[in-house]
Amino acid sequence: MKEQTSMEGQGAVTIGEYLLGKLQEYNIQHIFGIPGDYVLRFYQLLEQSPIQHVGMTREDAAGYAADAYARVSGMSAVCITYCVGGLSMTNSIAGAYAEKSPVIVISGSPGIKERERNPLLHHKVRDFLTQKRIYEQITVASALLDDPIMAFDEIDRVFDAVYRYKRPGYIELPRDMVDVRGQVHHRPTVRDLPSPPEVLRAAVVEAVDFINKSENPVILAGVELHRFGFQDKLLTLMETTNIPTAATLLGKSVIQEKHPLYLGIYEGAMGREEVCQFVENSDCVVILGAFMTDINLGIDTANLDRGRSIYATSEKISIKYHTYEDVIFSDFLDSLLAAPIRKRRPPTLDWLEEPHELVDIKPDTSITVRRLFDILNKFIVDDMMVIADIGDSLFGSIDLKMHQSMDFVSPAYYTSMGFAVPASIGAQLGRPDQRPLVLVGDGAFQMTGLELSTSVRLGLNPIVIVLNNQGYGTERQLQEGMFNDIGEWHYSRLPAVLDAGRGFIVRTEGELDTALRKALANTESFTILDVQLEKLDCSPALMRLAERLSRKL
Ligand SMILES: Cc1ncc(C[n+]2csc(CCOP(=O)(O)OP(=O)(O)O)c2C)c(N)n1
Ligand SMILES: [Mg+2]
Repeated sequence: MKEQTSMEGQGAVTIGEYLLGKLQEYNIQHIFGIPGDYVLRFYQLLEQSPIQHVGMTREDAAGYAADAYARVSGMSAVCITYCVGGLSMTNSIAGAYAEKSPVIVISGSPGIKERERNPLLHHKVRDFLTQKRIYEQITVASALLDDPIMAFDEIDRVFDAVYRYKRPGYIELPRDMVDVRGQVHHRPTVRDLPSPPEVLRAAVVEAVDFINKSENPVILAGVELHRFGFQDKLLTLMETTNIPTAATLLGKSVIQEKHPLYLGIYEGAMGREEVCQFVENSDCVVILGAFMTDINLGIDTANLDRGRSIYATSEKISIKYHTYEDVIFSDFLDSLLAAPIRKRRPPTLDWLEEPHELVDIKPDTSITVRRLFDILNKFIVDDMMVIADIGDSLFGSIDLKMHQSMDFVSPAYYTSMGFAVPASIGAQLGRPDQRPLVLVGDGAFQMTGLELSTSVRLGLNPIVIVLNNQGYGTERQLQEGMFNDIGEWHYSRLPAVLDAGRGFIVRTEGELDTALRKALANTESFTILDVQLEKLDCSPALMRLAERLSRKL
């Protein structure tokens, strides 16, 4: 967050101006969304401000873009019109809530004066509060700015909560309130209360004793370390103790994956067997900032025993069966770093050396999912980030090795299809130094892939790999049926429709290699690869899961 540029004492600030100032205070430089008459006055102000509006083709896509922008740059905002826009965005904001992504939702709405006697104004669903009530379920704080005396306070409250809890917040701005002057207030910004010292001390003493007495501790790093910007703390903890570290799928890229202490993704049966065994055989698993979700943990195949774990997140600190109340995550991490945790000899992890680097392209061999990811592993360069949609795009990515300070962005817990292409727009605007490599299933692409139109307008240059397996491949592994079939698209011909970009059909390893090289060279616009796979081919991770699950059946 930027230094607080106090707007107090100015007296003449309107609610709309205050809101715009607040966005800038939090360093939000782009705002995603589609206008409508209930939000036009605010859009006018927006256009006069230094914040850049990013128009998208759909509101749900704008929500995905904002979610990704928040993940890579700290916080984001969307601005939409009442109900037709706001309700269309609910799925993406629900995903941001579930996966802790701090997005400010600003919605225009009918003016307060217009609401008298409950007229049937356009876009109204049931009553004027319908949209607000829905958003209350999927945001950490919400406000209707219907009172100039409270408006500034309410805006502050929502921003504070979003910043603190890393979840979306909702601000509804009735159109006749935009130019109303707000009441200056003097409430200090809410800050975290410090951890109670004696509880913190007790937690750290127990944790350190547990770690020091353990034979083979392991750290399991989760997404919160990324959301709260604690990657450096993790790295210091690893390097001062030599404790090997695995990451969850949602936390993928939280540390540089080429680090010698990095084990890989722990995901129960879905991850590599060696990682799974290493973590599950440990007598002290230090779980930091991980959500214990099903997909994260390989759908019920993970086997983590509370009696052998330290579990520390922004919501809870527990050690074995003890829970320590009110201890702040960052205080706990800082105290661990300052504590006398013994430094071990660096572990020998020979099995980590995978033959990934040695990829000989067999030019005429048909492309498979396994080979696609092997070849991509070699192709990924330092200034790329990977944006993976769900399905095999996500499962296959488990084995991708992310370089230093690279981002991996995926809805790995909420798993809503159609995330990746729009998210790549937000991600690249948030991190202009990185080029998105988008991995997306054909089914998911058909939902939101035309958002590439916005990438073209903005001059962005994602490399989009469509895993074309003729339908809902993941679903086919669970239950085959005609409902898994989709229409056939000529994905590589989209450049003709959008009048930009380059498209390639990929059937063999040789064609993949050539197309990837051309994609790298095409920095002007998007490149799309239609990677034509066998209908039932799937990634090693999905195969591992199916195999391990079938042993249980
Ligand atoms: C918005 C949404 N609708 C439906 C689903 C249920 N679903 C999960 S995986 C899947 C198929 C995905 O197909 P595709 O994008 O082609 O990826 P593939 O599984 O073939 O790799 C579906 C329909 C979902 N996760 N999200
Ligand atoms: Mg598919």
